[in-house]
Amino acid sequence: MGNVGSGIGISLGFALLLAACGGGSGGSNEPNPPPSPPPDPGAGPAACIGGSAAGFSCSGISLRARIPHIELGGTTGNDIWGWADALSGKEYALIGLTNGTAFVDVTEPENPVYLGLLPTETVESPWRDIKVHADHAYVVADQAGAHGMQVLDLRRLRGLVGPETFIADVVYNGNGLETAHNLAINEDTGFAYVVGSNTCTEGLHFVDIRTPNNPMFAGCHQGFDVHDAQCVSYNGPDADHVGKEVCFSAASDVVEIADVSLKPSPVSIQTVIYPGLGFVHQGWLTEDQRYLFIGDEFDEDLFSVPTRTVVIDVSDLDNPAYAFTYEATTASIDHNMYVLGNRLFQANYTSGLRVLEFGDLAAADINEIAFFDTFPDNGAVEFDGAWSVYPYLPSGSVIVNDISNGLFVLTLD
Ligand SMILES: [Ca+2]
Ligand SMILES: [Ca+2]
Ligand SMILES: [Ca+2]
Repeated sequence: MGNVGSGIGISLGFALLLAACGGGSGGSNEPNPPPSPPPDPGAGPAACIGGSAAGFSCSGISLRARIPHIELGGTTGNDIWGWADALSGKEYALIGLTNGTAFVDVTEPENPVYLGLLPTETVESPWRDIKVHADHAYVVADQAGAHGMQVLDLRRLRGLVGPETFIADVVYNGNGLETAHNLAINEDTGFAYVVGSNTCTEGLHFVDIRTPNNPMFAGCHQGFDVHDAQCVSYNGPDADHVGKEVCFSAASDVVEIADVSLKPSPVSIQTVIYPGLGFVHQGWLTEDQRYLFIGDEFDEDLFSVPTRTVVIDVSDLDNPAYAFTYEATTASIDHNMYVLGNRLFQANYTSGLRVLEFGDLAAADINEIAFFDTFPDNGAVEFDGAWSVYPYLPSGSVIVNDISNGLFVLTLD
């Protein structure tokens, strides 16, 4: 994908040509211009050649650009999401920082443009989470006092050229919402699911965002401490539930499947666990809704296992079944993952972005096909490195937010 290599070849060739010309201008008495400072070796662009791109280990993934958080109005990163403006075709990265959310135009992957910062409503927090629905961004933060859920109309990014400090269009605090760990959005129905909050006993907190700038509290589903969730309009293989709105929740001690179609009266369908469960952190469905990938955030530390991806067979929502565990060759903790087609994009902390490709999961057919290690310091079992990845920009650019090393704009070769 793309022609990064040839682009760099041209740039390098051009630079060498310039140097050669400068050296050859012996007949002139004009002083040579001072040498320009060397480019930041980690900023890219750089093709992945011989297992390395601008000092980052890689395979099959090239660095288009990297921006340290200090250039985005912050210091330390967390979540990331994306927005593609259907009107202009432009693509944007929405970058979680301890002190707010930064917005970067990544339409030209090698020339990302920082557009501004939506500061935290309250205090800094290592946990921020961002989702998008109907051209609006929704932002929550954990252990951040009375933060609530910020709503920003992303159409405000249109035409911006320089960094701006944004104020949220709306701050939602329905049902007493203050602090929250995460949120999911079902863009098909226009409902947001805030999880791990000070409300709904840390379960699912429903918000009607069908009018994007007028969020309305719509109910709770309680019973589990939900850490993250994916909520979908169910169209999978289980005919008993087709047409319902279903949440698949990573609920700390279990995976919970719940029918949230009727907001005043949601019902738990079933729960499932798996061998070697430490902390059920996050998961994502295959596009056919037949399998659910789950990441466990504590198993590496508790059980001294390599990076693992748990696969649950959810073809019968009433009887979900543990299928198998994919073990990587890395040691790092896995953190957040998303499915696109037959690929699974994982942000695995100290081992960076990992891309797995899967075939028949009934035959445990899944393998790593590419990676980009955003955290060169080490690959240890620690909470640093790639926090999350967003693989859904229409151009194919993959954006990663590394806690320490900033925004990465990447492309698969
Ligand atoms: Ca794990
Ligand atoms: Ca069933
Ligand atoms: Ca690493």
